[in-house]
Amino acid sequence: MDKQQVRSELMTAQPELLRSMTRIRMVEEEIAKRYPQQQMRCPVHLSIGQEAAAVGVCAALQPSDWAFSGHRNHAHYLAKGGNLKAMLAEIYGKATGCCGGKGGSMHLTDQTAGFIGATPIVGSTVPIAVGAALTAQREGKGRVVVVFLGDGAMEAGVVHESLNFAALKKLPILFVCENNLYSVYSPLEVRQPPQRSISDLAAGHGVKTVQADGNNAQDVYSKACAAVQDLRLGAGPVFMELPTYRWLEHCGPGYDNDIGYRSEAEFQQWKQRDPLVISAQESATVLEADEINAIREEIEASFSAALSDPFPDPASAGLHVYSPAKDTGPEQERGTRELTYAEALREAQDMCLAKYPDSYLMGLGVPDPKGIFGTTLGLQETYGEERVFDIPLSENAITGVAIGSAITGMRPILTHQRLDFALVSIDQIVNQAAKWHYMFNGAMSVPLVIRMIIGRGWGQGPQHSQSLHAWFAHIPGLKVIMPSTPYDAKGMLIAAVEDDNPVLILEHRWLYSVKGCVPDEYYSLPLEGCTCIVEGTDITLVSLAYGVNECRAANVELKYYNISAEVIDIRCLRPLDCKHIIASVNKTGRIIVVDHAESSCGIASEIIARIAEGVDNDLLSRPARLSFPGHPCPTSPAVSKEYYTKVSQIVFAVLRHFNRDHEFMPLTDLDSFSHDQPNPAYTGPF
Ligand SMILES: Cc1ncc(C[n+]2csc(CCOP(=O)(O)OP(=O)(O)O)c2C)c(N)n1
Ligand SMILES: [Mg+2]
Repeated sequence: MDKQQVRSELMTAQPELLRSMTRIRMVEEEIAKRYPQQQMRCPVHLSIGQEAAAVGVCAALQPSDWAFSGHRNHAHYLAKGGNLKAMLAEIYGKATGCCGGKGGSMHLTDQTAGFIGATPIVGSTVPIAVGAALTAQREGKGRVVVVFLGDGAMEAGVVHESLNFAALKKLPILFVCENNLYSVYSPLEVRQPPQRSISDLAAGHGVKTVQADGNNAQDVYSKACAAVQDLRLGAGPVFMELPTYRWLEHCGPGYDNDIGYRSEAEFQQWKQRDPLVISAQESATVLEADEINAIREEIEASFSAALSDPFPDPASAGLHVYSPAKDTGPEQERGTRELTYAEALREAQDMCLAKYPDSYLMGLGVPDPKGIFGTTLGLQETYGEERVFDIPLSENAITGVAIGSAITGMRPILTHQRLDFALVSIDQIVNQAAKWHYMFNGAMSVPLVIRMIIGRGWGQGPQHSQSLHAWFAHIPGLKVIMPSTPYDAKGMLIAAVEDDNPVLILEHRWLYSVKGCVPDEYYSLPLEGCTCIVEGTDITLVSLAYGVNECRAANVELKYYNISAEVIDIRCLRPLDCKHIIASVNKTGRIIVVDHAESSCGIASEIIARIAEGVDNDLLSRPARLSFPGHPCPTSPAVSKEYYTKVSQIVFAVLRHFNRDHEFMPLTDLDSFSHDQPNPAYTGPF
């Protein structure tokens, strides 16, 4: 578009910019007026005074373009074409709200208008928008993505990680920073150094920056048009900084210039620069009375509808925690072909990448010479750098990217070399991945797989060995699986990729070299339910991941004592289905849960609680947990020796259940390797 075209587009657009801003102003004034009635039972962050940014940017977009926002999102939603009635109904908590009452003002969505979503963890939506831009780039249809953020969000690390990634991949995304000088009550000068502008921060990431007058819709619009045109041509991301000012309090309907954090004089100065007045002056247009009346009628009708609409059925509160599970079909014959656990994982990813063109695999070290313990070896060579790639050291943003691409149609697999590293992405996993389906009332699914490696040995110590499976299993919306055999590893990873929910797969690295029979075929296994590894009659041993192998070994030793143990692999921690465990305990009357973590608030506690609730008869002995001590894992082999549960400890604990601990005598030398190396062939560094 040349300058002449921009000018003529602007002339046509000007009345609409004014009309759209006026409508948004009138909606928010009405919200402010009615808010004290206490019927809108959610926080509201109004944009009065900031309308030009939303309207100017969104006027440059097509309905097929995607927009994202944060807590202060009404103007963005409406400017992008979001349904007013659905927004008001949402704020009133009604069933007809755009999120069925699950989201409220801070979580709006309108898929048909291309307003994908808004969430109020500051900065947190930005990487998700970047992920949507990755989808847009892959589609190759010229779609662009816009994400609105505030000056405060520019202080969040995840935003910088997102800018870096967008620049790296030249993604079609416009970052729109509405710099209203405040983050709640904190002025910019107490948060950012005066000599450095917000735009410079984006420029430092190699992102093109554009400045516009945030209170002048025409200026915003013409610059947004130029930026969007560049984005459609694949020129890479653009960052637009828009100085502006919110008139009302940070959250709520009132003015707050008298409470001491900003002055009446400053407010009046900005009020002089009312975006509506500026727009009317610039375009030399005024809205006719009948246009204003039409807007007023629409708003009144929308409020009336929202008020008279029904509240959601309380039973709906439990809906849309998960997207429906997929049918995994009949169990496959295991056959005779042997693969290691690592090879099984690799084969699963290979098959999924071949079967689903929308799937892709990323993570630190994915294409490196060692290929994540061999689990990703050769996949980049087969599927190319677009679908199998390394990532910047930005786990938090990259998790958001994965989420954003998942909600817009892709199937990402994200790997972490240690679970400990994934902890920097807890916000994205817990606040976003787990809740996106729920908080938008099922409007979108999150078909995302996150691989996390857990384990022990060779000095992995306090920050390279944790298994926090119970943490994740505590979160509704996540699925958490821990396969312990090559057969399960392949079938469950395939099922995880096929599943429309975020699935965390925790892989114990001591299992990687373990061999087992794995069918050649593509197959998937249910992401729910335990599996019985060894049948027995006297005691139930329940464990997960590498602990299952240790229970298996303990079971062999227990034969010397004529004790028949039933070994059950928990396999799926969320959803956790304990009916097989309960049935087993009904049979044996005894249970020990061997966990791979500290005991307090752990999965062993959960299982024992469910046993207490679910068994038919009194147990023959007290249920027990075998888990790690209540301190972090030390590094030195001399000290870590006592940290991990040993096979002999399991045997001893079983004997105690039968009051036969005095008979205990270690029969094998399995323990000599079990604390630091799974077998002598397994040597460091790793
Ligand atoms: C990660 C996080 N920290 C703190 C908050 C509380 N909070 C909500 S809005 C906000 C201010 C954000 O300021 P800015 O990004 O400039 O947006 P504005 O409110 O000015 O539109 C804060 C601190 C939050 N929602 N998320
Ligand atoms: Mg701000």
